[in-house]
Amino acid sequence: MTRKAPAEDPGDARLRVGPPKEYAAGIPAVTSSLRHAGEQMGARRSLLTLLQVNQKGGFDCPGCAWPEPEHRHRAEFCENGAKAVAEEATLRRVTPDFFAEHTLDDLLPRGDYWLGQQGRLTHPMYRPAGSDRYQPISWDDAFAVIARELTALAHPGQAAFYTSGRASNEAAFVYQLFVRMLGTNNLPDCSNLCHESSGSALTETIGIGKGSVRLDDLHEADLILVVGQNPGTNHPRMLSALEQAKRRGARIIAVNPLPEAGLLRFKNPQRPSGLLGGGTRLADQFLPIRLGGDQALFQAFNRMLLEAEDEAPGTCLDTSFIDRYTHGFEEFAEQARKASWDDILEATGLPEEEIRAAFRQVLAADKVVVCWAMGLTQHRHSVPTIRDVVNFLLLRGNIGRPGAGLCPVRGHSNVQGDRTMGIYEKPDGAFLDALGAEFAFTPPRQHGHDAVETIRAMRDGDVRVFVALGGNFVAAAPDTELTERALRNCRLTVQISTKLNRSHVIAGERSLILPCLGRTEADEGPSGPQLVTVEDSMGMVHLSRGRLAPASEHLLSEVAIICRMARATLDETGPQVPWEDFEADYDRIRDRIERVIPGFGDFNTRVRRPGGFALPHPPRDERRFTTATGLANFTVNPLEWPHVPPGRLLLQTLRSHDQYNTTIYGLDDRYRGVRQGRRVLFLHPDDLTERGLAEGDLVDIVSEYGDGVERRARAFRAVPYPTPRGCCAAYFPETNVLVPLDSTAAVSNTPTSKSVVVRLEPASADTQPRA
Ligand SMILES: Nc1nc2c(c(=O)[nH]1)N[C@H]1C(S)=C(S)[C@@H](COP(=O)(O)OP(=O)(O)OC[C@H]3O[C@@H](n4cnc5c(=O)[nH]c(N)nc54)[C@H](O)[C@@H]3O)O[C@H]1N2
Ligand SMILES: Nc1nc2c(c(=O)[nH]1)N[C@H]1C(S)=C(S)[C@@H](COP(=O)(O)OP(=O)(O)OC[C@H]3O[C@@H](n4cnc5c(=O)[nH]c(N)nc54)[C@H](O)[C@@H]3O)O[C@H]1N2
Ligand SMILES: [Mo]
Repeated sequence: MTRKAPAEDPGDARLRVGPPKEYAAGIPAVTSSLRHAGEQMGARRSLLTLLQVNQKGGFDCPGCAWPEPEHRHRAEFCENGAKAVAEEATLRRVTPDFFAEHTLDDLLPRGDYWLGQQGRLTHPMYRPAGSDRYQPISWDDAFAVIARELTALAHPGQAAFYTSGRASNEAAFVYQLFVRMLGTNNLPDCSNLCHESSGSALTETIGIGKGSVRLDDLHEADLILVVGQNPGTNHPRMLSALEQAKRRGARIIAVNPLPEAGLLRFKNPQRPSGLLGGGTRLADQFLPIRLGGDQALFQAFNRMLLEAEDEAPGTCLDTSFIDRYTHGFEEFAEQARKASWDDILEATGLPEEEIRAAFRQVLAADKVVVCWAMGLTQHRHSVPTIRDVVNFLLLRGNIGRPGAGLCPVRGHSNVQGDRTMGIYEKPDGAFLDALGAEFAFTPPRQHGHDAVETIRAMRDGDVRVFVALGGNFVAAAPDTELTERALRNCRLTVQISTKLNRSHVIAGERSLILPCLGRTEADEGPSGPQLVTVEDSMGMVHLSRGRLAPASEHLLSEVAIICRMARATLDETGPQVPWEDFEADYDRIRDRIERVIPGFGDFNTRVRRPGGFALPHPPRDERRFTTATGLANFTVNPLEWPHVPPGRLLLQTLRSHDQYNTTIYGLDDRYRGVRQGRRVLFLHPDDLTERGLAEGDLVDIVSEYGDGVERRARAFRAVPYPTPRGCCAAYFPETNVLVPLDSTAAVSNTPTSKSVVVRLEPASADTQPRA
């Protein structure tokens, strides 16, 4: 089960590696944004477009889910936001001529970078069974194909409907409505691969699967822990918030196996002094933890908090908060006191003095925020790890008061909103009741497939039709070889997309590409310009309005595509939904959202106010915890950490500075010192020499899961890098081939993309990349 290094990954022969950077942003960030934008859009369009990003009345940046501050800069975007916009607003086009020239076999060996660089999709395209190429199809015929395949299924559970987190609230709401009227909860989404562990842990412990802080809380915190997150690349605007907190005297502790530039120092491109001066030092302390060691670190903090309280009762814990608002303290405390220092030191790989020094900062801080992302969520024991983070904050009453709280930093710009809209394979009963009452039907109760279960079901022939609202499922999902077979096993795959990607190439027996408007583009409906809404990482809902002319006159909006798909498919004699009205005027969709989903009262009015509105968050707003106990739950979590057999390494798969998930913007990873190549493996210099390897040697990375399947990623250049012994890192999607489908986090079922046991082998001669 192997795959050759794609010949299209052009630069690897030109790969250059220098020392990693010690600061993020600054002038190189400004020049890089302008260069990318200029290449894709030309100078004039770049300027006009970029000035609308995240402005009131403009469009929401399609980059990340970081919130907009109350007082916006003229340029409220970042280098990577600019790249995300340029990628969508590009002037390059993938027309029917392109598909006439390129058969699937021709497209198959092309890399993600090449595919994405071809430009925007312009026409609906269909590849019938037995054909090796896409041909143009009318929209009506495309919907007829979908309706035919969906209605021919033995039961609705044989279809699955994926969502990537860029879809607007309005698109997500009509999509899940259509899917549930069809009769299934098979609504896997990118969250299943992303922050599901956060949602699982938070729902159990505080009653809501969302973070409990607002932007101002970050500004007001005394101590911010940034754990398992690389904000300099993935949430660059977060650096401004960290900078502001620092200027008010906050301390920052970064916990990460890699010394990410954005955690160390920030030169704010929005302030002239920031561009030219030495920048702001961000992390006061950097803890280079081993992969998967975070639960041990928080257990150490928890044990020391309890001990500090024992030594001087009434001085450390917030006992009145614990008494009044929490459940399970006694059992938790009994277990937490027993945390073993030997285990803690082994799991974290950190010296005890370092942990104790960090703890002194914890003790000195009244208000603490913990921020995290994929470094915490993509491990086997992610859910218990995040539960221990919750325990940590509960001990000192750090939830539900200003300047403190839980901050899972979301990925896709509307991934949180999509979940609020009901994109979830395990919906709760109250939501289904409200949906059924509003639209006079009986929604299915049986839970549907998440992303991993969908892959298994397609592999096994239990899911026959796969529809994707955005994203690039085949490249984003684990176990590439298996996922490819699974998709090819479908009768029909449908991709609603803006840009060409691998999921159009690795497709079912027959496949459709339905090209849609992007967020930057004007959506002109019969009743005037249509606006959509999104929810950011902190539960703020606001409008997004694109203004650019659409990439092609044949595009439809996501809402229009879904409404027409529903009309073509659903039984005319069943309950009536005004799909045409929804498509014509998104206010009508928002009216329904308001009636089904709590917190959206007066939606159409409130969302038109500048800055939008905040959704209710009971723990944050009133220290109300809607859990099974009615209180915030302390939990007892046996300590876990990855055990790596001798001679093996633990691999994390992560993002470079030049990509957006599976979209590759370029071949540099500026902050980590990499130029012109992506097939690099970062590892400790001693792990390199111990294997008789030298810097720049080519190695194959072989995953060891013990299920008899060989998973091999070929021809990576070894790069000595400051990361703990035994740990290594390489970029996804190239390394997804190594992540076993069955290796997932307990409870959340998220693939363990940050914890893959691997061995290295010298690259076989036939796979040396060509110059
Ligand atoms: N430009 C850009 N922006 C993006 C994205 C993008 O691809 N490009 N993707 C978006 C999406 S969908 C998401 S989910 C977010 C992702 O945002 P991140 O989570 O920042 O993304 P990753 O690159 O996966 O980085 C994981 C970080 O966690 C660290 N880490 C890995 N394992 C561990 C561990 O066990 N413990 C600790 N303490 N640290 C660990 C890694 O060294 C790395 O710094 O970004 C969003 N924003
Ligand atoms: N090994 C490994 N795998 C991972 C991760 C990891 O850290 N390691 N991270 C995981 C995470 S956190 C996530 S969120 C997933 C991401 O998984 P996905 O969300 O499925 O992937 P993306 O690469 O973000 O999707 C890019 C595609 O979306 C389409 N697109 C872009 N904008 C729009 C739009 O406005 N509308 C529509 N309809 N389509 C659009 C374009 O065609 C583009 O090619 O990947 C996961 N996979
Ligand atoms: Mo994500």
